[in-house]
Amino acid sequence: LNGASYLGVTPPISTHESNDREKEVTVTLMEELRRQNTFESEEEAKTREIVLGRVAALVKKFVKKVSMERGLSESAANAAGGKIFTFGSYRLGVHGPGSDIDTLCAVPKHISREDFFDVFEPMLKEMEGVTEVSGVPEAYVPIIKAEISGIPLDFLMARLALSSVPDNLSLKDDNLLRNLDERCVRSLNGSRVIDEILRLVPNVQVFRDALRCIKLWAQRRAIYSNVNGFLGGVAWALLVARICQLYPNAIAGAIVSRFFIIMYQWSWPQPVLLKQIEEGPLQVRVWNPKLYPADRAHRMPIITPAYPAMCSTHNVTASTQMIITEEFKRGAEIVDRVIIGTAEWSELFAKHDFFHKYRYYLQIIASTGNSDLQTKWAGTVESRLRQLVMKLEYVDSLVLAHPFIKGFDQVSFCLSEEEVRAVAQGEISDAIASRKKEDIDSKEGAGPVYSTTFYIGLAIEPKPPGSVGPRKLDISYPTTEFTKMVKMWEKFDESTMGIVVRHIKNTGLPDNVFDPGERPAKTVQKRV
Ligand code: 3AT
Ligand code: MN
Ligand code: MN
Repeated sequence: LNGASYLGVTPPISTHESNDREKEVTVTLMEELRRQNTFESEEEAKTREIVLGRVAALVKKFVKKVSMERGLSESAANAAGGKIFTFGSYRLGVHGPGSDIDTLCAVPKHISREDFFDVFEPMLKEMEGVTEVSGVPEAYVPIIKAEISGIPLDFLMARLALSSVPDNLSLKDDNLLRNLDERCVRSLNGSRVIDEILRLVPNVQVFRDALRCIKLWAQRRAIYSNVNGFLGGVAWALLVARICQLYPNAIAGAIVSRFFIIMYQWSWPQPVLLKQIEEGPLQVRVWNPKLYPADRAHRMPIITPAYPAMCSTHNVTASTQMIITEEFKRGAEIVDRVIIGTAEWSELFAKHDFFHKYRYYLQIIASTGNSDLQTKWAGTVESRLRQLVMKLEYVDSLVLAHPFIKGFDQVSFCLSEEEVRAVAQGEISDAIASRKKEDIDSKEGAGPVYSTTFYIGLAIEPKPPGSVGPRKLDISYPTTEFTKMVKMWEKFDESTMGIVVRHIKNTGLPDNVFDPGERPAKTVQKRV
């Protein structure tokens, strides 16, 4: 508590207990969340605990091994310790079946980042039940991805400025960040933020249940994605945590209902904070809109509670803010009806209608001839999409540019250069689409093309009354600027990577964006 008798930057709105109706809808909400398969099985939960136990032991073994190699005595090497901290959805207690376990390995100062990739990664590969291990040491946050007994794990590492890392170590103290490599500070951040969130909510179980509901809703409505300008897992968790602070004695159903109405009415860009922003011991930037113009530009600032405070919603644009706000409104209306008994919770979780909503769409197609390269190239294009959205927002008569939260991957087996070019342009004929790998094996000039197609829905102002002919929409400037910009990527190679932006009518959307049976009958393609 903050010296006063409440958690948060203002007193609660209401300290009332929930009423009978709110209790009833909480029961039906939890039933619906179970029906929607958001919980893992007990067996999977047990497997996770066993895996984590083995991983914790492996980290200690790793620290001991390197310590002995550095000349420490066996007892000193044992005392050097090593500890794992989980973060992400597993630590929050809102993970689903198949979620990964995000795991931070904290090691003492005589263990280096190189040791993590040169010694720990091979030890992981040797571990029983391991099916996949791949390290990305050069990433902004260096990471090892693994799968153990069917459970995916993401490993980060932090080298602390301590000679030993005991089992009772907590990451709360900001002074722990002193004299650390920036990559270690970034790696520690995820765990420190989650620890703070859990400390700052009045009732952790209520918070978890409400967050599980909001996560499912945001995923189904296609607004769960940090890169594309919506909100990611941390931002959603912070919003729900703030509502929990405002209603400390309410149960999950009541929190969800307050969540939508309060977020719909929030006076952005007033930030959402779980506690006052604090200064700390490092020479790093703390979020401060008075000082930094970049921070002033944040439209929906949702600030992380651990030092150094950061904005978790840096990517939100005018368009994505409008879309999120509309979804808050829709959520508020449905939950009102759930409470008076004229709607079911399942309505809240209905699938988005992105591919039915607009008359015109942009397709952004990234392509290469190699699957590893494709992952990187498509990722690069995706991370720049919001720049295209922001440029489109300036186009006259465009009301908004709605980015879809994921790309659609395809492999096309091409027989000729001509087919390769067609695929890169988004023209995948039925003949190419139905061809299999065997069909091009050992054929001269043949090869696969990997393509990832992203979509932006375009909402265009209605024509002024009395005007004739189609409305002119000139998007050539934003699209050329965008392709120029993504081609400035340092690893871009004109001869192996393609990037195309084109606009299509809704009737030209390919089948792979729809679920089976979802495509409206009147827009079925007549092409052969
Ligand atoms: P899931 O249940 O795993 O889907 P989650 O919230 O745990 O939900 P992630 O595992 O993707 O989601 O991310 C957990 C945290 O890890 C969030 C962010 O602080 C960090 N993180 C996510 N992706 C990356 C990345 N590519 N590099 C570094 N850190 C990342
Ligand atoms: Mn995760
Ligand atoms: Mn992860």
